[in-house]
Amino acid sequence: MNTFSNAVEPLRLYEQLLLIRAYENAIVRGSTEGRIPGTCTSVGQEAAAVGAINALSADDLILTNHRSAGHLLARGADPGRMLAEVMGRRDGYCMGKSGSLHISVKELGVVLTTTIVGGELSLAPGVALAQTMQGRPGIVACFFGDGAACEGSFHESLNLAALWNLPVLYICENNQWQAFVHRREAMSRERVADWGAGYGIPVRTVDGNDVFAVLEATREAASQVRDTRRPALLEMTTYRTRGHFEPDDQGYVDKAELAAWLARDPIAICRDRLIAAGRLAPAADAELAARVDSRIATAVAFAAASPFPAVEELTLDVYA
Ligand SMILES: Cc1ncc(C[n+]2csc(CCOP(=O)(O)OP(=O)(O)O)c2C)c(N)n1
Ligand SMILES: [Mg+2]
Repeated sequence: MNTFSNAVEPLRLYEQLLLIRAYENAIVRGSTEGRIPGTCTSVGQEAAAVGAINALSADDLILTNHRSAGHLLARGADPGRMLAEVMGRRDGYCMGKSGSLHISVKELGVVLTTTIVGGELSLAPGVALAQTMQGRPGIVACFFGDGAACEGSFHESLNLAALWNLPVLYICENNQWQAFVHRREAMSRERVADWGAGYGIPVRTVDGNDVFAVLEATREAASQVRDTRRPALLEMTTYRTRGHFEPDDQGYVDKAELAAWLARDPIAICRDRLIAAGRLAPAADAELAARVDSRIATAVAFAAASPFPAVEELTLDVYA
């Protein structure tokens, strides 16, 4: 458990963590300065995204939610095209029509980002049914939050996937918050995983701030879904260290709780482990950070230079 023996290069995981943080920070800066629309960031949750996505196969399909930047970047999406999308530009992945909350990248298998809380849960069984009926080997990875797990669609989705033997890997990022409501005030159980057993679905829980543990746990869960063609549930415990969206003064957040989670920053945890294992020297760390910063600076410039779609393009790919 938690070794570096996996095929995915540990430094590559670390670089992805840095890339996601730098991307989100660019959005925070840009929205503070009025250059980029504010949105929901995944700061603090990077290890959950990177560990889980890297455990999936190229033929797996991904459905995700409003906090999807980490999932997209870890899957290989281009930060310039993502930022262009957030800024409503023509070079965005959806030609500027999705904003930050609905980016899909079909060529990477990310078939849905939705901000309808639980929307990904209601669609996942259908996508998995299509995979099955078409005889495709891929499984469906469905990312959702603890808030979505408190909605009816979570329970309907699990029930149907269990009943119809659908290859869905349910991946909950339990970040302790449901917009401005703490999980404690909205959930009858301590863990989302507790609900999986009720549907006869195998469950796992993992420290979502430890990228290596997440990678391992997701691999095990994904293999189980792949082998059995039945659903499984993985809950990653993590924390949303910024607000629900930008800007948000987090006045409603317990300072001690936030401080405790900031002390468990997923990037610092990964960095410390790599240093302790002799895999990361300070000079190499600085080099990686500089490379990531330069990539994000290029992405911001690319997005800002991209034109807005022409009026006649606005109704392309829009169904009524
Ligand atoms: C159906 C629906 N209800 C309410 C909202 C408003 N809303 C947006 S995000 C959010 C919280 C979702 O919490 P969670 O699923 O835990 O995801 P997180 O934001 O923590 O990543 C809410 C209530 C919405 N977008 N859709
Ligand atoms: Mg949440």
